[in-house]
Amino acid sequence: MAECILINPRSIYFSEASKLTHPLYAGILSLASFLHDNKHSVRMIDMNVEDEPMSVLRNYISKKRNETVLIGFSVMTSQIVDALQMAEFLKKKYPEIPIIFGGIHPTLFPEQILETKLVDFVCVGKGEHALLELLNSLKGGGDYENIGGLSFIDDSENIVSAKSSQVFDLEFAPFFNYDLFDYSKFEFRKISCFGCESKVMRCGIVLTGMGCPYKCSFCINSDKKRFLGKYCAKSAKRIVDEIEFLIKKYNIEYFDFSDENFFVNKLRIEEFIAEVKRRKLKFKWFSTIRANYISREYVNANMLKNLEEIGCCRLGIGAESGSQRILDKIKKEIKVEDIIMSAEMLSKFNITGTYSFMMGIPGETLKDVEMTFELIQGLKRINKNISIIGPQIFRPYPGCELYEECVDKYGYRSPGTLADWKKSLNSFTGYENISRLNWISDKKLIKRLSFYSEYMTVNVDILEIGFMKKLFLKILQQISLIRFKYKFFGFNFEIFGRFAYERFKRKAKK
Ligand code: B12
Ligand code: SF4
Repeated sequence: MAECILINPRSIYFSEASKLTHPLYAGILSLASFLHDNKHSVRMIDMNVEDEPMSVLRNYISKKRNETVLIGFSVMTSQIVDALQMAEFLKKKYPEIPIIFGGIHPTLFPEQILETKLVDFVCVGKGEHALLELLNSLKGGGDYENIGGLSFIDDSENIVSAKSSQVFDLEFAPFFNYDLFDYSKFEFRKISCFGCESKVMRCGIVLTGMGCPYKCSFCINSDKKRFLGKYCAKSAKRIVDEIEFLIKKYNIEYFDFSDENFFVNKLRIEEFIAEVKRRKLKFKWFSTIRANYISREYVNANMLKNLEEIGCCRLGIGAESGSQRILDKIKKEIKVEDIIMSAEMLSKFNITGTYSFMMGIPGETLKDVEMTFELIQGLKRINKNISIIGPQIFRPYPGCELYEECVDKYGYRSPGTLADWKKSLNSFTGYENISRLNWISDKKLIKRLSFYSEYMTVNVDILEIGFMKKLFLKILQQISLIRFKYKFFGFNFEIFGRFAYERFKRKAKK
């Protein structure tokens, strides 16, 4: 029985391979656990790990039609295409079941969503209380007009904006309940980081805090309205209680911390370390960390040793650029030296640093991009045990400060309707077609750099592929390295080769 069905739609990045790595999503897990704790029956479905999302939806809903009171979708911009397709199907086939959209995209564009007439409610910001109150009201036949956090179209066809909602206190949130979805689809994952290369482990996630006090201008935390609220966190004891509970109940060996900034409060980290040690809990874990935190003053060698001892095996670092000018421009509040220092310090521990980078940032010159690639090479020389993500092409997500610059200075306009968003999303940039990103002056070059950097940064050794494919990748990697060394990106026989191969594969499949 499920009165409420919560769906995490597929993203445009979906691939068969990503099914094996897609992490659990804390947003709907938090909503579902809260509803369950308040005596509602709820089911989550993550379409990123399903083979056929539409048939999963069709089968599930046809069996549960009579008991379903509400269907909710969690939507990032990259998930619009799938979310709209499913909402369209549901509205046609089951018009009597109300649909609610929540998550970052609907939070930023409630009107665009409601104008489609496919969605009855939009949740703006955090959704626990809004969803619970809406479900209570729909079940009791009551009115929902005064529920905080909800936007909807009223009887006179006017869009009613969301009123502020009740504060959700993370400290008293229920523990994540993995029984509310098909956990077997996430349970065993191959973890690749120092000391546990390609090891299959029983995986889970926890969320120890939400938000971040920094305001990097490409990130949603630079949003002046702070739609998702200010930084808030659970206490160290509360986190360890939940981890201990999940280990006991589901035998979890590895946790992803879904936080945006786990290391905000040093005292909380020290208490966390002490508590995990005191309870003798054994698990591996991953979290993100800011590059400048890894330093003599903050997360120093002693703390890194302690983190290693309590199972930390990978830290994700948003390095973004090798150019100080660009780091300052995007308000990252780190120095290039901090990034280098973090790689040096991590090299002394069994903790893999995963560094992510961007390019195609407004105001970025070719020299800045070159500095990013030089830094990537430099980091690899300092620390063999790091991995690199990107440089990915900067996407101007509305809500972020840098988006405003793209609008004001470069005349950029993001799509005006949800249907236009759906049309324009493109998996190469993960956003709109590069031709629309008019602050990038040499688009051809950025495309080529993106192609070669993919091969340059991939860790071929850990890939589970045949010998020939590995050999082929290694050759491409060497070619890419040479190209970066000599800054030669013309005569792109590899790019033509790859597209010809992909075309051939598609034809052969048909
Ligand atoms: C963890 C995370 C992920 C995870 C899981 C996401 C998922 N949906 O499966 C992974 C790693 C997969 C991911 C991927 C990406 N992410 Co991400 N991610 C985050 C992060 C850091 C935390 C999200 C989280 O778990 N928060 C904790 C939960 C409890 O909060 P929440 O998500 O806000 O959910 C609450 C409310 O939004 C609301 N709500 C959410 N859904 C619903 C649904 C209903 C029905 C209701 C009522 C309410 C509701 O209630 C929830 C509980 O309070 C956010 C940062 C942020 N500030 O949101 C970025 C963020 C969401 N990601 C972002 C981006 C850009 C990406 C990528 C495109 C990045 C990339 N280069 O690959 C990819 C997408 C590709 C993909 N494969 O999906 C952007 C989104 C911007 C946008 N407009 O879409 C964010 C905002 C970061 C940023 N740049 O500012 N991400
Ligand atoms: S430190 Fe990370 S989470 Fe915080 S504002 Fe910057 S990019 Fe966003």
